[in-house]
Amino acid sequence: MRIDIISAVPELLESPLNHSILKRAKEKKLIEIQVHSLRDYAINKHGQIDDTQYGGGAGMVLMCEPLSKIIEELKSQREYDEVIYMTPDGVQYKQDMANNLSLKNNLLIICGHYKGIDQRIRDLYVTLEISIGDYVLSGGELAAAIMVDSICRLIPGVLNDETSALTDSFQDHLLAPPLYTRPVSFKNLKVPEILLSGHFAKIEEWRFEQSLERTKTRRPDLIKKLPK
Ligand code: 6GU
Repeated sequence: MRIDIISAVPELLESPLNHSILKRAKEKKLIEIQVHSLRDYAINKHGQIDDTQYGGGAGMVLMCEPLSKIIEELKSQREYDEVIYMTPDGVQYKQDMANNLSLKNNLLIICGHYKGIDQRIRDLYVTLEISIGDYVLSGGELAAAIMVDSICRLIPGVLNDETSALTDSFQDHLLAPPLYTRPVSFKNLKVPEILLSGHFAKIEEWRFEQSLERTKTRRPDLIKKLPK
């Protein structure tokens, strides 16, 4: 999979996309992520990419020309499955969307900054508008990093143990069960006996019950989505 990300503050994406699992996925050539600085497409030598909004009001708006120029340049190089704009007024991001997007070949992600981007860019180019939750961030970069992480870990080979993405919270509309590792006893708290038993079927049953219990108490809204 190839992901292109357009950002006015590419520095914000550097660390999250270049460590740990995503770093290894890049090295293994399972994913390719290119971050493009909108500043390189500024309208003048002062590096201008934003302006005040028509009609008045606080906050700067990312202008049409720089965005249009880089989007068209990128689109001339490859066919994008989706052109995604990260915005608090988009559809709320969920695991199902991560699953879907992980099957695509080419994604283009536009990060807004300041107040947002000119509506005409959304009208002309954007195929999907995504929000990561009901709160406002200073820009789309951190949201994009979250989305890219959630997508890439689903691509076969990215995680060492491929089944581990399938047992994530939300993959079956249930939260994940509790986890334990060594030592068996810590500050007088013991690892549940069943996990030491070696009875794989019984362990799976216990984990499912724990998942169900956690979901009931913490996220009763998810229980309604369970297949009957
Ligand atoms: Cl995608 N962008 C911004 N700026 N704020 C957000 C968001 C995105 N999702 C939730 N809040």
